[in-house]
Order: sequence, then C-alpha cells, then structure tokens
Amino acid sequence: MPDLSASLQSLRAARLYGIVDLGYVKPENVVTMTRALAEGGVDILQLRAKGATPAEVESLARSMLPVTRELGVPLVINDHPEVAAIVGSEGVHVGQDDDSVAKARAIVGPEIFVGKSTHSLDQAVAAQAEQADYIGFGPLYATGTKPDYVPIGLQDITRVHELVSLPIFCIGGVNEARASEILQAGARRVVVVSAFLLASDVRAEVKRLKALLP
Ligand code: 3NM
Repeated sequence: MPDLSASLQSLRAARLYGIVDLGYVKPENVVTMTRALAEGGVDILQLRAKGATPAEVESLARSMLPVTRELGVPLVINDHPEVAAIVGSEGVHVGQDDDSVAKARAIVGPEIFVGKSTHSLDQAVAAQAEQADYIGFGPLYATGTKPDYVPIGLQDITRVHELVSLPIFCIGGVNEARASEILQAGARRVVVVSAFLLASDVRAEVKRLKALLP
C-alpha cells in the first residue's frame, strides 16, 4: 500500500522523471530497463504502454514494482487508474483526453497521487484547479514519442511556474544537449523518454543528465 504523504514528498523533491515506454522497450526488457533507469538516478518512473490491455499493463507494473520499491523510486501508471489501484503503484497519470483528475482519484483512492498532462498555460492552470498533484508541461520540442502534438516551445515555462504551484515536469524532446536552454528558460523538473530509452548506456545517460539538474 503506497503512503501518499511519503509519495508527495518524493514528488516535490523529484527533478528527473523517466518513462518506460513500450513504444521503445520490448515487454521482455521492461524489468532490465526499469533497473537501469532507477539505478541511473531517475527520481520517478512511469509505465506507458499505449495500446496494451489492462491485464498487460497490470502484469508489466507488477514486474516493475519490486525493482522500483527496492530502489525507492515512485512508480506511476499512465492512463489506467484501475490498474494503479489494483497493483498499488504510488501514482497514476492522465492525459487531456483521459479521465478527469477527480475521476482518476475516485478510482485510485486516497493514497495514490494523480498527475496530468498539459499542453498550454490554460490547461496547466485548469489542472491545478482540478487538484492534480503534479503536471507535465509540453511538448517543448517536436518529438517522435508523441508525434501528433504541436510543440509549445520554451517561452511559457517561466510563466507556468508563476501561475502553478504544483511540481511541473517539462516534457517533450528533452535531452542532454538541450538541458541548459530548458533550465535557462525556467524549468526545474524534466521528463526524458527516448533520449534515455535509446541510449547505448542507459545508466550513464541518466547520470549525465541528472548531473546537469540543480
Ligand atoms: N507527453 P521524448 S511529450 C509522453 O507533452 C509525452 O504531454 C508529452 O518523449 C506531453 O522525451 C511526450 O522522447 C513524449 O520526447 C516525450
């Protein structure tokens, strides 16, 4: 059973959010990738398995949890609050087209935090009003991981931190080469997907990016 106050503390302290995305990782490599990301130093990890059935997501989440628990990294389930509730992950994440925060929270119960994707200042403010526990904000750059989304650039990052007091994770095309301009634009927390999952040495890539974050 996750403990919400401990998870929220981890969330506030978190700077680097990794995602095990089944678009890049074969199911049989999920546990190995989970360990590499967590040992490399991600502060939070999400399971994102677009198109998988709830039973498949549940099975993958159950295989990740012993590793994330051992390494003290909160696990977030994308899109499937009912799976988050069943496996007892620390968090669940919903998109703009998914369940509302309230509906997700009603499914997961009081001990699991709820994050929401936002793609504009208006959506970020609305997610705070909806009482999300954190938001994603992006995509900053065009990205093959979410190809249908128009990049929002870096110009609203400072403003979103003025308007929204939740932890804000900037996402979309984040990599080591772009880290300094993203941080200079006001980001404090970032999500990295393909730059980690496609790296030849995942642990080393995570460590390098983490070392750049304040
Ligand atoms: N959500 P990469 S961008 C999963 O803007 C996701 O909400 C986004 O992957 C959003 O690090 C994105 O490979 C993809 O660009 C991030």
